[in-house]
Amino acid sequence: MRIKLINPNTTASMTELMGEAARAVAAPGTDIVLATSRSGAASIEGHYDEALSVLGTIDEILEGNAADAYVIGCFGDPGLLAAREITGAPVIGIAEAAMHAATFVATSFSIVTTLERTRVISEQLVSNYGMQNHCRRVRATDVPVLELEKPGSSARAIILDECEEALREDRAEAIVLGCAGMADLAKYLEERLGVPVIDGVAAAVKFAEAIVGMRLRTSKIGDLAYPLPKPYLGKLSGYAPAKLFPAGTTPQLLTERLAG
Ligand code: 2AL
Repeated sequence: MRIKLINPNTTASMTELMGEAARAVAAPGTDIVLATSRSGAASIEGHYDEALSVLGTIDEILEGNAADAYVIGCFGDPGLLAAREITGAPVIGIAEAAMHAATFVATSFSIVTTLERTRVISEQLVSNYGMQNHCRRVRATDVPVLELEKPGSSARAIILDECEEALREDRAEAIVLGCAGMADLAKYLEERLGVPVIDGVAAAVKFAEAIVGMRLRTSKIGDLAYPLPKPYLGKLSGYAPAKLFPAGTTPQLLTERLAG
């Protein structure tokens, strides 16, 4: 099967880092196709960055070269439900995947994320995904996303300290990493902390394999139905559903078209 892993930020080196984590867990028959968004911010650290990242993700899904499943590789899961509207193939967000995986191996977890200003984004996801009974706390480290990949950065040590505090103060029994750029830290942290450390990229790839393996597709009867045809104006006129999904396009036809 083919899983397209989309990095909604425009930093290709981060996509490669995510790709390594994805390929390390992918089953032998799974082909991981990497895509770096071609429009938007170099890192996603707030609501504005998130909102502007969504079109890049949509472009990657509509591009043709259809995949059996898509993974949105940013911890805010930006545009997740919009992405699910435009394809029948499963779309998995790394935050939802990581939180769900955590509940299978621990009754409680804390999220360790990047900038303080992204804390509310994670807290809202905890609530949206009904994880309030599992998530003890969202902990921000104030490490900027791109700092994670700088050689010699103190990011790793800061994140380890924060995880240790989460175990001690929150009584969390697992750690969820709150950024795709932390994908290479899971093993390092797990060895030092002695508790499960969940990287959402790996979790999303494995859930994508499971959902595709069960032959599940996104429901198209209501909330996640294809967008309705209507005019879209200005810069976004090219995204009008009538252009992307011409009259007479049925979910079946669209799926076939996207499947190439
Ligand atoms: C992220 C992430 O996963 N990728 C990115 O650019 N920003 N999330 C975060 N909490 O900073």
